[in-house]
Amino acid sequence: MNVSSLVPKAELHCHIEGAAPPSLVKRLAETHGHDVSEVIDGNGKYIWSDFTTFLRAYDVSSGVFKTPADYALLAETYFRMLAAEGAIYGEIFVSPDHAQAAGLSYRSYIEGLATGMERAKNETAIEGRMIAIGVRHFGASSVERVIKEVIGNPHPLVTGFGLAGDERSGHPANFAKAFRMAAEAGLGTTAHAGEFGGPESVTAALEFLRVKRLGHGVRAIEDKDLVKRLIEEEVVLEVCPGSNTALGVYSHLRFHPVNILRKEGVKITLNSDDPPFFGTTLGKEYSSVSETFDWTFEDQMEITRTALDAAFCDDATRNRLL
Ligand code: ES4
Ligand code: ZN
Repeated sequence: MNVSSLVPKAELHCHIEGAAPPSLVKRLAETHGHDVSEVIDGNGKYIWSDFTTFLRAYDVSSGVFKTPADYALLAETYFRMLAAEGAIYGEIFVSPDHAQAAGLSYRSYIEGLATGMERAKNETAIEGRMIAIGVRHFGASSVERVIKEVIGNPHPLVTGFGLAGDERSGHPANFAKAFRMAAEAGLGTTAHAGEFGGPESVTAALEFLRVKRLGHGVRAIEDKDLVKRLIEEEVVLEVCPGSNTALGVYSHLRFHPVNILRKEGVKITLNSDDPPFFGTTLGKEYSSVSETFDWTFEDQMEITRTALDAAFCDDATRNRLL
């Protein structure tokens, strides 16, 4: 038996629209009269070939979630799946820009998702929180609009703010103001960096966005001094190995730096990113990494503890789960 199935798991990095099973997207597409044949093939698989076409497929498939009930169903479906794999906690990235494109207000979007999270929690006891993200390639004013909306409409389950989208677009300095506003409002912060960008992208995110968590961050391995800094500052990496291999950042899991980073003393968590797009799940991330690098049950428990320590939740919830 694979011990990973016995490990209580926690996830910090998953884009909720990117967690939609293609079957659910197809069903809602029929309900709303959408055509998703451009992004879901005859075998029910998402169609994409690189990060740019992945983002496009994500945009199109997100468009089928049009009502609070659709988002409730999406969140309930995802959190139930996560709980079924042994997860006790999950944070989802939510994208007000995607909701707006589908014609939904920020409040309706969040309330819909929260309803689904509550339903899953009532059935499985899984805890969840939301991190509102700005999309980097939409520019600074769009990202500032998101943080203003989050601050103006506080919700107990929206506890973080993040930056996603194309890391190769725009400098972190452009987003410093949005991140300052988020921190002042008491939100946890995280930014995608060190996935398609190298160490300089990670350093810029740390300098300008003042984050203590990084989405991916793995390409910090290319600069020894930066790895030292991550260790000293106890920066937590939201590592998504399956996503990185699917998108060709590394050609095979055995060449992925997650094991070296962990051995050097960097704080590591495991995450699924956009699970059905990348043919993964949180459970598969724990098991494939553990098999590849011979991680024990206790090693995997440490991953979960690191995630709960860094989770954007209140201490009472954290202590109950730890
Ligand atoms: C992303 Cl905007 C967005 N959506 C889904 N996955 C992502 N990865 C990086 N940016
Ligand atoms: Zn991501």
